[in-house]
Amino acid sequence: ARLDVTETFHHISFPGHIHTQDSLNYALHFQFQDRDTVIATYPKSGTTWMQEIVTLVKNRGDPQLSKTVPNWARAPWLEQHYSAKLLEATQGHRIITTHLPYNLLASALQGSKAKVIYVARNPKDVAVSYYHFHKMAKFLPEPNSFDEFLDSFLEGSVSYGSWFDHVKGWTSQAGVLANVLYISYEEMWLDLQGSMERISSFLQCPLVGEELTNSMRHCSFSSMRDNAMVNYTLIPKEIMDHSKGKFMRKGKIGDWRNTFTEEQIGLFDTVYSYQMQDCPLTFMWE
Ligand code: PPS
Repeated sequence: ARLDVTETFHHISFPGHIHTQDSLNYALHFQFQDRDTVIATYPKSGTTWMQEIVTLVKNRGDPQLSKTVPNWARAPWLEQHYSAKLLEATQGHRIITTHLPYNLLASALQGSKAKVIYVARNPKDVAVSYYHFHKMAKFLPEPNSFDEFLDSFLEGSVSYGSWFDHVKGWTSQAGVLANVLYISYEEMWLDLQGSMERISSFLQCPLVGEELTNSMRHCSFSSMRDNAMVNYTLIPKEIMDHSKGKFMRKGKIGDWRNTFTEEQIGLFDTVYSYQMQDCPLTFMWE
């Protein structure tokens, strides 16, 4: 049985087992504090990786918290129903995650000095990763074939809405939001050390020596794959069926080549160039 009840909010569908109209409205009216760190991503773009990196940076490479507290408790998703209680109980620095598109958070973030980290990933890899995730996540609809899923992805009718709108919305805030860092999954993959240095200076917590090497070790794909606090193996099989795939699936860049047909590449590239012509940033994969 699947749990794919959807909650539709501002024309976007959200998994209904963790989102309610109240929890989504709570996010829209959230009072950000200047010392908050906000991780904003479209699903499958490196969210969990960034949650781990920020946790490690804030703990100067000490993995204690990363290894004992699940990611959703130390970096809760603002829009999910359990987060209000958690966030209100947190004293001091908070790490807040969100998959919401920028327009829904625009008024809450207006004038805020919270530090925002936006992570984007090559949308072809996002589509493949999201497709596999739909097979294991019982709270998402059965994806059927990749071809069918790709149509929904390109049309923006998947959960959390359109990848294009998400990326265009958040990147339109370069120079508008007081504190925002744009980084891609690809940059992190190709140069983890340089990325960690950028992220830690942005968070005003620059890492040195062992702090940096320890952080890098603990947020590597193999270390995270084996860490139950981030690999989602704690989630019961009624919600995530681990026999249908792994959350920490491959962790590669350019793996889409093993899935896309020539025809799908053609379709994707056509939609991409049309949709992205007014995007203010260019990405490494372009
Ligand atoms: S979610 O469901 O939105 O929170 O998913 P998200 O965490 O954004 O994305 C999951 C993909 O990120 C990969 N991942 C990593 N890649 C490299 N290094 C590290 N440390 C890492 N941690 C997670 C994960 O494997 C998913 O990508 P795919 O391509 O499916 O393997």
